[in-house]
Amino acid sequence: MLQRDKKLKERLKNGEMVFGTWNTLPSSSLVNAMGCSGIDFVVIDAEHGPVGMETAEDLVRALDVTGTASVIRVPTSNSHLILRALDIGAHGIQVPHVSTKEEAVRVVKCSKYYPQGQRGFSPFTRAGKYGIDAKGYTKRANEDTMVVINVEGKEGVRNLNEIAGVPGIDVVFIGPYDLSQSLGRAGEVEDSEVIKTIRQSVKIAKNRGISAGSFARDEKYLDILIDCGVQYITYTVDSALVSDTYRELYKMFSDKIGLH
Ligand code: 3PY
Ligand code: MG
Repeated sequence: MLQRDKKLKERLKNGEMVFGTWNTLPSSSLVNAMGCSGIDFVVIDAEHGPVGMETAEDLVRALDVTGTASVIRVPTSNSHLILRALDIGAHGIQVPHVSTKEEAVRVVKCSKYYPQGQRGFSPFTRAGKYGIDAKGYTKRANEDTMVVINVEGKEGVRNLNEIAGVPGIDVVFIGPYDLSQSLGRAGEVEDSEVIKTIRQSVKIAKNRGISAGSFARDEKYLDILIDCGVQYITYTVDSALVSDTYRELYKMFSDKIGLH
């Protein structure tokens, strides 16, 4: 499972774009179906929505079967949450609302074993293959674990150059919704300030030798992100996709029978 994540990291390092989506509905059957589509990765959202760590482990396992990389968005940068997300076998973690270099340093410390960090070590976890793999495991995990941090507020954007320079960060992810809120335009993700910030953030990340990520709710926004040079693309959320699809189906049915 770690090898596949390395591929995702390697692809980003090579300047490629990777395509993922968000999971918020706590169903291993659902993420298994999502993984079978061939997408590169799924972000399991444990910040928003109901997913806890026990469920997250099932979701990661269901994605592993399909060869799809799993990233867990932890609720906060708390070291225990990061440790548990990695111990259950997620290929990477995504940490919301990072706004200072110090916090970014702390995230890397929690995510990496000695000598890069201080991640607590037990090989008897799913990630450690329950102890079979103890020798050399910490080194491999340090190489393979992907660290994504969300910079999604004015303070973080101001500090982005410093944050993106922290060794061990693979992706800075600009969350357009939180950013729009921080800029006083909550929900207006197409606002020119939001898009300008995403564009500038991509440049800063690239200058620091790492990738930028973001989120698109629809194809129009996806095109904007591609144009900005975003590499770690996340597109739509399972809950919204299901709801949108049924809304369209119901409209189709209503139109057929003249229901208004
Ligand atoms: C945001 O937009 O704020 C996110 O965290 C993800 O889309
Ligand atoms: Mg956010």
